[in-house]
Amino acid sequence: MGDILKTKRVVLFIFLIVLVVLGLKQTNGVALAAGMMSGDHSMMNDDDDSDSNSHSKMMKEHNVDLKDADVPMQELNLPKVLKPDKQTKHDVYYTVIAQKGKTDFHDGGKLTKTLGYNGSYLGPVLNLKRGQTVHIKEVNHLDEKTTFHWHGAIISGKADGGPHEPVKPGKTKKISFKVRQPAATLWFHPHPSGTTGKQVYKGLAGLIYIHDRKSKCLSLPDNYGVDDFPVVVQDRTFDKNNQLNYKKDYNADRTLGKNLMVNGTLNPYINVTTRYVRLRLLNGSNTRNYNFYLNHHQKMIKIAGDGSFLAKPVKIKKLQLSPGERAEVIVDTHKLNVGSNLQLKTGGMKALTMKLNQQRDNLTSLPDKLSDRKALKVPKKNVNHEKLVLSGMSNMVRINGKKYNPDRIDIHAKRNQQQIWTIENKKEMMMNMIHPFHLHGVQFRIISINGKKPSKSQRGFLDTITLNPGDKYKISFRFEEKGLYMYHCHNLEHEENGMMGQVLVE
Ligand SMILES: [Cu+2]
Repeated sequence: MGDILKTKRVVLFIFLIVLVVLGLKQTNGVALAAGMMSGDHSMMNDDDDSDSNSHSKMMKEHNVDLKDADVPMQELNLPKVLKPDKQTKHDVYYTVIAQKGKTDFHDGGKLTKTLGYNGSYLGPVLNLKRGQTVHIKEVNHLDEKTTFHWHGAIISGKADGGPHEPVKPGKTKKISFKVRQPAATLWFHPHPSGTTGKQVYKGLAGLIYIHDRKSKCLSLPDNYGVDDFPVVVQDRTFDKNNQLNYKKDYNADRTLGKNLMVNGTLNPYINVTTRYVRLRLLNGSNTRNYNFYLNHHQKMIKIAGDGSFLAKPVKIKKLQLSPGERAEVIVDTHKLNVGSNLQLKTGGMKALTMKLNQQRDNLTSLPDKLSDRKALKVPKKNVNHEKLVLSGMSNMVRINGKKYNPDRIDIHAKRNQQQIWTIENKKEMMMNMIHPFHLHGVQFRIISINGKKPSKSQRGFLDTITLNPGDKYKISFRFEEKGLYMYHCHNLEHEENGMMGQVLVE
C-alpha cells in the first residue's frame, strides 16, 4: 500500500516538473510585460490607453531568435502596382496569378525557391476604388491547390476564398465584388486547408489599397514609393543553401524566422525626401507579434487600423501588430537632422531604416480629422449574441472546446442582423498564448476590451484583434453579404491545427 502511494507521488511529482518546464518554454513567446504607453499632450490626439486596458500593455517580443541579416543595407523593394486588364467607368478587371519562382534575397547569393503573385515573391498592390465592381481572375500556376482570400474585404462567402473555395493546379476561378467599404489597406493571401502556413511562408501575400472620395481629399502623403510606402513585415529563416524550409522551421505554436524582412528585402532602407512619410504596415508573419517603435524617441502618428481611418490622428510610441493586422502611421521627420537615419524597430531589432536625405515639405500639416464616423452606438434589440472562447496551444487549440470541422456550421447568422460577439482568450494554467482573432467578410468595431472602452487608436473598423491571455473583447458588426465565412486564429499554425470555426450567413 505504502509503495503504491510512493509511486503515485513520484509520478505526480514528475508530471508537475514536466508542466513547469513546458510552461517556462511557453512564456518565451507569450509573457506579458507591463510597459505602459504614455504620451505628451499636444494638439494631436494622444492615445488614452489606461492601465487596466490590457491592449495597451506591451507584449514581450519573441526576440530571442531574431538576428540581423548578414547582408549590407538594400533599398526597400516596392511591390508593383498591378495594372488592370480592363477598366470601364464602374468596373475594373484584374488577373492575379499564384506562381512559383526564384528570388535573390542576398544580393547575388544563391537564389531561393519562393512563391508569389504575378512575380516570384509576395504580390503586387491592387488599387481599388469604393463603389467600383472588381472582377478578379484567380489563376493557380502552382503544383498544388490554393485559394485566394481577400483579407478584410466585405465580400460574399463565395468570393472570399476560404478553404471551401480551392483552385486546383492549372485552374482559374473568376470572382466579382462591389467595393462597399471605406479607404483602407487590406491584403490577400492563400487559405487552403492544410497548406496556408506553408504557402504564406514561401511568399504568397499581397496588398490591396482601397481609395474613396474622402481619402482623395485628405491631406495625407499618397505618392506611392515617394512618401507613401508599403511595409510588409515578415520573419524568415534562410538555411545554408539560402532556402526557406517550412518543414524545418515549422512549430505548432511558433513558426518563427531568424531574420526580419520588409517587402521581401533583408536589411532594407528607404530614402526619405519629404517631411511626412506614410508607412502602411502589415504583419505578414505566420506567428511573430511585433511591437514597433522609432529610435531617436520619435513618435508615430497612427491614422488607420485594419479597415478604416481613425477619427483623428493619434500619437503613439509603440505599435503592436499581430499576424494579419495592419496599421497606417505617419512619421514626421522635421525635427531630425538631414543625413541621419531613423529606424523602425521591434524588440531591439531594426525592421526598416529611413535615410533622411532632405526635408522638403510635402504637406503643410496633417488633417485634424480623418473621418466623420460617429461614436459606436450598440443597439439592444434584434441582436444576435455569440460567445467564442479561444483556448489551448499547439495541437490542443480549440474554439469553444472544438476543433475546426469543415462539415460543421458553428454559427448561423442572418444578413444585416446586428451581431455582438464576445471573444475570450481563456487563461489556463500552462497553456497561455496570444491569439490574433480574425473574422472573414466583415469589418467590425470594438465595444469593449475587458469591460473598458477601446483606446482612441482602436476605434476604427477592424478585422483582426490581438487577444492576450485572459482578454475578453466585445465586437459589433453586421454581415452585409451572404455565404460561409471562417473565423480563426491568425497564428497560421494554430489555424491549421483547428483553431477555426464557420459561420453561415443566410
Ligand atoms: Cu492562436
